[in-house]
Amino acid sequence: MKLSSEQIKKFKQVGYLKIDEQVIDDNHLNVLRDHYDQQFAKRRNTEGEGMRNLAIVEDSENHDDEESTDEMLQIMEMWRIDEEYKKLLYHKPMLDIVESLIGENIQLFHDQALYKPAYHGGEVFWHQDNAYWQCQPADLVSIWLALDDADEENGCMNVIPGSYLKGLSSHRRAESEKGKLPALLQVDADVDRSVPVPVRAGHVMVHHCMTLHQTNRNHSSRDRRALAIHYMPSGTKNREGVVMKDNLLLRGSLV
Ligand SMILES: O=C(O)CCC(=O)C(=O)O
Repeated sequence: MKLSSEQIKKFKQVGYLKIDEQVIDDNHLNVLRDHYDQQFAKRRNTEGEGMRNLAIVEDSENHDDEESTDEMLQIMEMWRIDEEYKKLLYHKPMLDIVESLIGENIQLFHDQALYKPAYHGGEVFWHQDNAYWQCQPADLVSIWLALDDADEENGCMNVIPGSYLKGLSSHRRAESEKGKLPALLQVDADVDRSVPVPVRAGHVMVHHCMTLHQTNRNHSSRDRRALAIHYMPSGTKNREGVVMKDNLLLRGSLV
């Protein structure tokens, strides 16, 4: 699924791209959903076992209103705990898309399952991924795979086209009307320029690590299960300036 020169040109202009073709077929999708649900079910109501709620507000853990807390559930590094997700890292159509954008030597930065449950899915605030990561050069791209149809009702991605060309903005700790959110960063964005990117189940969008993006709360009756895989060109340095040579090599060779 190599991208056409038109698609590459579009990505370079706006910093994201929705892929029209289905990347994961229905059978594969069902397997991924089952494994996803099992991994979240195992970790629900446990602490420190690899799942966290990004929508948790500072000091809210013991509050009476915990029931009403939104959930933006995250499991980092699904590939380490689930063979199906490890296999997915080598899924040819996805690596072809990535290769079209960052070249043939591709390493995994990390992956993460991002689950907004129906009725109380939490928000992810405007940010650029590289504000969290601080990788250099900032040439990483992410594939965002929808396991459920994702639209404006259940929290699809919203992006600011072209924002990746403007450099890194200064982020602060995210804050909602309920208080500060220790797990999330936030930046001011020109929301009038925001574009929703609905993605059907089994489809993907890809975005640059400097693209401003955000997802809304999910108060619909439909779950929004998604997986983000973050890829880097081999030779990328971490925030300490060290080349990440130990990260999984997914295609090509280490440079
Ligand atoms: O899935 C979400 O709600 C947020 C996704 C995101 O911020 C990302 O993939 O970088």
